[in-house]
Amino acid sequence: MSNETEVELVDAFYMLIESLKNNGIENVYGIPGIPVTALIRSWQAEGGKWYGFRHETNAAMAAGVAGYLTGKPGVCLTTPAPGFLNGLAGAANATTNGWPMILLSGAAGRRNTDLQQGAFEEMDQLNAARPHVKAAYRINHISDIPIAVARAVRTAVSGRPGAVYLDLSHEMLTGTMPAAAAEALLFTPVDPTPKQLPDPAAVKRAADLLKGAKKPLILLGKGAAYAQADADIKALVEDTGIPFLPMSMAKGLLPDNHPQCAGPARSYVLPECDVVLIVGARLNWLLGNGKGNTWGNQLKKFIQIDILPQEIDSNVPIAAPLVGDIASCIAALREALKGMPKADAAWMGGIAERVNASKEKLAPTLKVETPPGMMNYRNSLGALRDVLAKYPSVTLVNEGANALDNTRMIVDQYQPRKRIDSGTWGIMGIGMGACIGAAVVTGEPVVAVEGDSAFGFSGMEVETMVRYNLPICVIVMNNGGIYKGNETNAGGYDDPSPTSFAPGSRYDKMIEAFGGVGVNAQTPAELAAAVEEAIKSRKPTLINACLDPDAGVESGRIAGLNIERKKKK
Ligand code: OXT
Ligand code: ADP
Ligand code: MG
Repeated sequence: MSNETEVELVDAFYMLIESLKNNGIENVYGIPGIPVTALIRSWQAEGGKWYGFRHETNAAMAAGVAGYLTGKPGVCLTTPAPGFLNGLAGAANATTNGWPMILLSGAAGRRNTDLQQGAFEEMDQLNAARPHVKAAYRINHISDIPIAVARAVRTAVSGRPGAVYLDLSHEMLTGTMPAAAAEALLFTPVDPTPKQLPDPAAVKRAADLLKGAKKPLILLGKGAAYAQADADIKALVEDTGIPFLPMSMAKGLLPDNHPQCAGPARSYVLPECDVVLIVGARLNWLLGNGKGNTWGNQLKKFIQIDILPQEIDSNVPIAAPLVGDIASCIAALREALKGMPKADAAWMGGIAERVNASKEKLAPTLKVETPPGMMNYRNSLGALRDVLAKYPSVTLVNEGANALDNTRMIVDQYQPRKRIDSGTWGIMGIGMGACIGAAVVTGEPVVAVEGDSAFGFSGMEVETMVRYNLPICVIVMNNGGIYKGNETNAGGYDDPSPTSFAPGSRYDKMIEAFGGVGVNAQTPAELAAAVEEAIKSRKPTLINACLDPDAGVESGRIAGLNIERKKKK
């Protein structure tokens, strides 16, 4: 007998599958093809869950959102070159948002690729990925798989989370090794997300600043939601009595109807406050970069809790940096703030007045009547708000311009991590991937409010939802275009304007083609009834919400970022 027949061998698929399982990975999102199809079949055969998509960007979006919701990296698997590049868009989005995920991709052989000899789907993927992810590693040998997967997981979840790219080289994927040696290499990493305790001196500095504040404010970002320190954050807010302002994905960390929520008084509290405790938010464009008009043109005293030291002083000086993980920082701060008197009644009273005035101004617009087929953002979303208030555990996915901004303002959130949206980049195309990722990891119904343009970026995934029978209800806010549907071509000829789509489109027919439920809703009451039915039945549903093509404004609430022509020739 030769050695080869005596020694039991394992292959690279086995090592990859076992390593993913050792790291607690249960779901993989992606698209099959050369050279990973058999790997996916083996993953399923070994009890792993596979979610097959229609476009890799959506699979990668699902993985990123799964990472955000669970704190464990979502995993996306793609084929080389074009498949990889499609997936990279989602990985880049995860990195930008600080969500842990791993992009695995098959790759052409190193020998041909490095000599640029034109292998099938040849591409230098490792270097293409590198600028867009937190780290990129290549596995060239089967025996390196356990350490590479553990390294990818640890990199994705520790510190500021992000995406990690793992290049599955052809040489590695075709490798085998003796089973006994392989078993000795497989391991489960210890403590991949270690605590990062803040320096006691930094805690004291922060506590002293907060104690001396006259008009303090707590700003909660999606890092605070991600940290899953919900009870401690709530206790800090309630014990100090300080008003809080949630960034869009932090809505629901404390309920939007909480008496200390300053959301409806945003443009009052930001300029008026004196000391701001930032918990897991960046002073980026969404916060006017910490200065200027948004902040009343005064430099505030900022206390910033963040796990990433380089985030401190990124835009404006931070008076009291608190570097560490949010759970540990909040616990330490609570201890240091014990006995602090509640926030000033006059400050709270002023905020309450503005909150009530905003709500009273908004309320009648949510009930306004419009002719059938001519809903606007206010009355359609007002009806949706009332339905969703009954189902607080539903995850809301939201993208668009007017569809995004109005939903953020109108629809209240009551539980943490129940709102997923265009995020840090303000991108379109997160929608259906986010719906699927959220439905998979929460097991609860998901409702998406999608601009009709936004929906188009990932719309083909309605087939995926139907195939996996996921409890997702997609509402397409159909105003016939980007921002509006009634713009005419500025050149005067017959082609459509850059922002318009085919008028009267029936998106509901798309899901019917695959066996899902389609509804054409012409009135707020029809919309509300269809959403409630979808939540109760858990059937994949697409509602075409017929809006007035004139509903909407250019770029929603960020029109100021547009560039207008300076000169007409
Ligand atoms: O205080 P004031 O008075 O200011 O009032 C605020 C709150 O106090 C008040 N408020 C309330 N009032 C009453 N009651 C309650 N409960 C309440 N809560 C709040 O409401 C206001 C607003 O509050 P908010 O939102 O907190 O405050 P504000 O000032 O708006 O906040 C500032 C921001 C910056 C934090 C906020 O505006 C924000 O988060 N904005 C995000 C904007 C964003 O990301 N937009 C998406 C990108 S736009 C554009 O780029 C688009 N594209 C290009 C494109 C993209 N993006 N991606 C890709 C891959 N390709 C291309 C495209 C193609 S949008 C787009 C498609 C658009 O068309 P669609 O058909 O999809 O969508 P429609 O527009 O619907 O047609
Ligand atoms: P938002 O868009 O809601 O303002 P950002 O994504 O800009 O939020 O900011 C989130 C911040 O939270 C990032 O700077 C990130 O480093 C930080 N962060 C994420 N997780 C943690 C954690 N567990 N502990 C401390 N900081 C965290
Ligand atoms: Mg639109």
